Amino acid sequence: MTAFVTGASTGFGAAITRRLAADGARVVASARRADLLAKTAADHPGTVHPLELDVRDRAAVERAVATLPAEFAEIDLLVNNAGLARGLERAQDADLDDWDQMLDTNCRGLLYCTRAILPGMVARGRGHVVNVGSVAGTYPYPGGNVYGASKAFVHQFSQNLRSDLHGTGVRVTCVEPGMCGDTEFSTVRFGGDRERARAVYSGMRPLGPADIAETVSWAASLPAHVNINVIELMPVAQSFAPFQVHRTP
Ligand code: NDP
Ligand code: 8X3
Repeated sequence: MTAFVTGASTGFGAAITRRLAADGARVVASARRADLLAKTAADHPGTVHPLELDVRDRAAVERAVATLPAEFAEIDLLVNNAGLARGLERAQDADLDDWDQMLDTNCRGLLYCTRAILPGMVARGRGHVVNVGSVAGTYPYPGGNVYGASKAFVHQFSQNLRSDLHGTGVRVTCVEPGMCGDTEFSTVRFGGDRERARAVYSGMRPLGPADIAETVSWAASLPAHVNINVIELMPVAQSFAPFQVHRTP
């Protein structure tokens, strides 16, 4: 089995890469930070192929997929994991550059990778696209505005892919986690403020990257006739709260 994982330099992507390699897959591990990918590749010689790639660069994505080494070229599993949140400001205060970056990465980047890799899967009559969504795509929260909307896009695109791929043998799964620690997610969201990022997970046990890797590994390991459409998972410590109500004095 050959997998292509985006956002493989840290967090979920790094854990998914290592888990799939342990499962016996060859893995193309892609992200912008080549130094981090090189470390993972060094731990898995011949099995993990590091690929420096910005998923927002459509031409680079097409070129990278078209020029993979032969032993990594026939991709069975695409894990569209690269993504980020930027900021937690209300929509009326948010930075438009942050919105652009989220849309370009979480939506357009995912589309470019999918479109580049799908034709080969369809031609071979097998394959699996696993998209990393989020609970933020289903449940609104203050400041979640464009991040949540981008993950709602990931959810709906995944469902629509299933319709388009009907009869091809290609599977599609959307994995939608809640709060997960031990990644760079909140540090990136808060512009590098590690203290603020740490506070997000203080006093509770979040999911860990290994939980996400386990989920992806499980969905990918099921028999070829089984399609897991959507998996939503949360830490036990996270749940739902009532609607907020604004009352006039
Ligand atoms: P990390 O910040 O640790 O990982 C994000 C990964 O995406 C990094 O490897 C980063 O690599 C990569 N990335 C970001 N921008 C680009 C780009 N333009 N091109 C290629 N790679 C890029 O966060 P997580 O592991 O937590 O997040 C992974 C995914 O899971 C994201 O899609 C996130 O939205 C989602 N998610 C996270 C949750 C959480 O609570 N942590 C919960 C639900 C979903 P590099 O910078 O080297 O390019
Ligand atoms: C990340 C999960 O709840 O921080 O997608 O938005 S959350």
